[in-house]
Amino acid sequence: MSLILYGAILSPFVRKIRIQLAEQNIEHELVNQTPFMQPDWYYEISPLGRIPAIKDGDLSLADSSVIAQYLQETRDGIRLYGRTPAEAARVRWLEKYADYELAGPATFKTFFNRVVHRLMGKACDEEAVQQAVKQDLPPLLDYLETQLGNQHYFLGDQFSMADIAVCSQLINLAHAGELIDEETWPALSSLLSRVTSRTSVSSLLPAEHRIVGMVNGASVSAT
Ligand SMILES: N[C@@H](CCC(=O)N[C@@H](CS)C(=O)NCC(=O)O)C(=O)O
Repeated sequence: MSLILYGAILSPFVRKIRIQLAEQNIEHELVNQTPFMQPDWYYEISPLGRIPAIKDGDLSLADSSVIAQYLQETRDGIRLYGRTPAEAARVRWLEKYADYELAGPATFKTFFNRVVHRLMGKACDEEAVQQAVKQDLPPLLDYLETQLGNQHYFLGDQFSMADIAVCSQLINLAHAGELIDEETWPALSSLLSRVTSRTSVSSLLPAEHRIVGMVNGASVSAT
């Protein structure tokens, strides 16, 4: 099998690619690589040491959106970047918004403090979490809510990488114990239910929940 995905399954950026691989039905091997203590050889594949990265034969690529676009252009299956240049641009904008704006408060502040820090035996900075959840996230979610309107997906009836990228961040938020309020963000809450019901996503979640459950169990028994 020539395609190898490197990463850890709780990373929202790795999850994006795993969902895409399942949606496009692409055969691959997953090699576990944490975002810490990367071996020297890993920097040959991912120059910044980040996950995800892939190897496809002799080609190495890093960064989830670069990988996603490459897989979309080189493999068959569902089209995840719309049907027109304007739709593709909208998907890329929302993907970038999820990866660079939502990721800050959702993953790097809330999920890292509540889950990753516990996993590493470090203290959770609950003040930073509260700032992220109460102040930083709401305006970002408000914008996404207006972008969805009454639609099923960000591109209307068409599922796309925009839905994958946004929901991937919301899944990390949920792993950290923060569910978005369905009365304040009804469209976004419905999107999350719709996306997590897809087989490409629901098939990944039990293994993720097991790890998060272990982390929570360990921290409860340690206190
Ligand atoms: N823009 C990158 C972000 C990837 C990223 O930040 N991954 C984190 C894990 S969730 C990581 O590898 N961090 C390790 C580091 O920055 O050294 C992508 O979309 O792939």
